[in-house]
Amino acid sequence: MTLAHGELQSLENIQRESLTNILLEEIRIGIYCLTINRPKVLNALNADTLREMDIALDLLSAASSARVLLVTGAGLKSFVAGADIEHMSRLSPMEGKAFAEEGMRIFRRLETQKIPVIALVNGYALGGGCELAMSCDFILAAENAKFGQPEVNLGITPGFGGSQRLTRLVGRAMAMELLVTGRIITADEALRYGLVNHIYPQQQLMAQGLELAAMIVSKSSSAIHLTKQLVQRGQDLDLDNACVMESDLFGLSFSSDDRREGMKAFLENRPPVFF
Ligand code: CO8
Repeated sequence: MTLAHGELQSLENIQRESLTNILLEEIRIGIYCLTINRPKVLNALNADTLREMDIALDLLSAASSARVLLVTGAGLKSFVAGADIEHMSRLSPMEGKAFAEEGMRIFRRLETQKIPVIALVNGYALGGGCELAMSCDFILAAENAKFGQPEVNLGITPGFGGSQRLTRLVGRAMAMELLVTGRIITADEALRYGLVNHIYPQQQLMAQGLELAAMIVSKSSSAIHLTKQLVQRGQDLDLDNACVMESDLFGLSFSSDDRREGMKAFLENRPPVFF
């Protein structure tokens, strides 16, 4: 969605007036950071927080300069310690279903952003928090990060996609073990299972996230948008159809100004200047 300047202004006003549980900032040129900001409850997700996340994604879509999104939690202890249990304790079955559907919709929206989305997991990523991290393109973790789907301790199932994304990420057997035991795992264990790409000391996590994001910003954004589609849409296709999609999008990438500049720069032995 591209908004005219006036519309963007009004969205920014909405943010100023109504975003308290979510912060969205451009922390370097092209690099945005979305922070879940409820540190008193370890950044647990309630209905208001999900609604604000939706607004933040509207703002992000309207920001044509956005090239990478970092997602993290406020404070040093927790990324997100799950859906808000106090909020869930008051829901009827139909309200529980609606809450799950809303979380699913918004996490899917995050996951299918055109730009890369990187989770910086700075502490607990439990239940809905683990599900949020898994909706990002990949995860960088602090040494103190902890992951798990402890819903079985509460008598409920995962509801924001955990049973599906965990299985795709770590395989059926390990996902099943973690889901039926509710066991909380360390960052080291998560790295071994392929849930996490890298682990850093807590105080270096943001700097490392920024370094990686800056590397992405320096590349062709049009090529990155197409590559993200290839990986996301291709993983649920059979290999033949996935390869057809790859040759189609490969052809499409030849229509971009970035392709002209990238190849010209190589032939002229200079760094490319992408659009
Ligand atoms: N919801 C609400 N409040 C929370 C949550 C949560 N998920 N997690 C922590 N808090 C609150 C605590 O109640 C406490 O509040 P207060 O200070 O007012 O007592 C504050 O945060 C600090 O927490 P603790 O004192 O418990 O801190 P500890 O360091 O002792 O423990 C833990 C940290 C281990 C993370 C612990 O807080 C804990 O176990 N939290 C719950 C973790 C959990 O079970 N998460 C999964 C929830 S279920 C879920 O996410 C399902 C998602 C799908 C939803 C589908 C929609 C229906």
